[in-house]
Amino acid sequence: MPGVVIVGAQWGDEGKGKITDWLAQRMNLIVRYQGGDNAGHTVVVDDKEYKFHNIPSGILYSDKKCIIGNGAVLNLWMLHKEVESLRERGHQCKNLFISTRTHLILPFHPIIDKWKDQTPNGKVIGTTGRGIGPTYMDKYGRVGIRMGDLYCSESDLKDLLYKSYEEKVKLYSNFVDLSSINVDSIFKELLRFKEYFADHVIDSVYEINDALKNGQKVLFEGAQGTLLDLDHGTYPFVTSSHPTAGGACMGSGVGPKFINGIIGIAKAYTTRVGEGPFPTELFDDIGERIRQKGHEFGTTTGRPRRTGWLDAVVLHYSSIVNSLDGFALTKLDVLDDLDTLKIAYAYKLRSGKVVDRMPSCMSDLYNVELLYEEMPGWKTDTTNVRKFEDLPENAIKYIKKIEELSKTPVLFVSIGAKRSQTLIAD
Ligand code: 2SA
Ligand code: MG
Repeated sequence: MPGVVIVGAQWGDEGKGKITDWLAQRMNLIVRYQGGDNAGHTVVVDDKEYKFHNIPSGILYSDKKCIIGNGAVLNLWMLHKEVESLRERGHQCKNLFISTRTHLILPFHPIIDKWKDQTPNGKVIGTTGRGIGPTYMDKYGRVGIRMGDLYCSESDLKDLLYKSYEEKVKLYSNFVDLSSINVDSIFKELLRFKEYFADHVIDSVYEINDALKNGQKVLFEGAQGTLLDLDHGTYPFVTSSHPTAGGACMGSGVGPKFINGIIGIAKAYTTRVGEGPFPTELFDDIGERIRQKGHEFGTTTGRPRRTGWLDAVVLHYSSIVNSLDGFALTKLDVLDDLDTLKIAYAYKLRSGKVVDRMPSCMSDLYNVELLYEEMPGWKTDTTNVRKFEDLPENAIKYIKKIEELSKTPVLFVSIGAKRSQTLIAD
């Protein structure tokens, strides 16, 4: 399978980092195709925990090229910190590459992001405050600055930077204090990063396509999740990029012909961080138990994540939007102690109509009544299971029910953060 895409099948934090790291063993290249340092991908190797924000989750294999693709947005200040901290831990990151076409998050973007997310007359999205939306606005507004601009003409770069800043002052100075921004010093820092990352910047479109043509295997690593996709998610409570499988092509410069496998990462329950509708959300003790046992706190912001039952309407929708081959079901072990489990399979709308499709109207989605399948729990520790067939009977029934309701096979099951805690489903 030359091109495999990993997508989040829910609202992010499904465990994509772990599965990417695990699948990366069999791959040659790993490409992050959208998002920026709003992402928080956790990988555990030999009891050591790593949290990646900009860097692809395959970085720990020094022989695999890891590319930040053109569809991603990049904060060089944060990337520099991430690389330095990995170097302190013995990982040189010589295998890290950045596309010349990746758009840069500049210090004024997070300021604008935080302000936009607090406007009294606007919608509070609950963004990560990392400047993701404003950077994509610049990209789509055709005023963005790209990584490759650092290596073209210095005077053009300076001009671009000043123009971008001056535009922000014109647009926002009545609302946002941009006086802390020193454009000269940003320019100098960009020149410093130009030196620092000089050996890492490539025309990734050629690199990735050449690799695929030569029979190498490429893993496209999505961040966030399908329901946070700008087009297909719970708009406007979404991120500003395309975490869905289609985004992998656009965000890396590869045609769909090369994509041979698409795996949706789904948590065995549901979480969401930030605002927006979440039909199966739990506000009770079970929700809190899941939060604590699953360590459901934002990897980037530390925010407590909202928790809820698994939603098969979401999973089926995700399966269609991404043409999934199947799911990797993660964090099954978090449910080990529960007496009863529920899976939502349909929504009853305010009108009384019952649907098993994802409504596009948010006021519908905020007001749905849930139709649930209820199942007994397995009340057994699954973290030491090493073969799918050794899972407790009720856990296997739970997985089969997910397959039935989402009309999609479960290919892998994860019962812990370690590489060894990954089972191939029958
Ligand atoms: P943004 O910052 O513009 O992308 O925010 C828009 C919405 O997208 C959500 N979002 C996320 N949801 C889950 N996980 C994310 N990454 C971090 C993590 C989040 C954190 O791994 O835990 O630490 O808080 C992520 N990134 C963006 C966000 O909550 C908004 O709903
Ligand atoms: Mg995360």
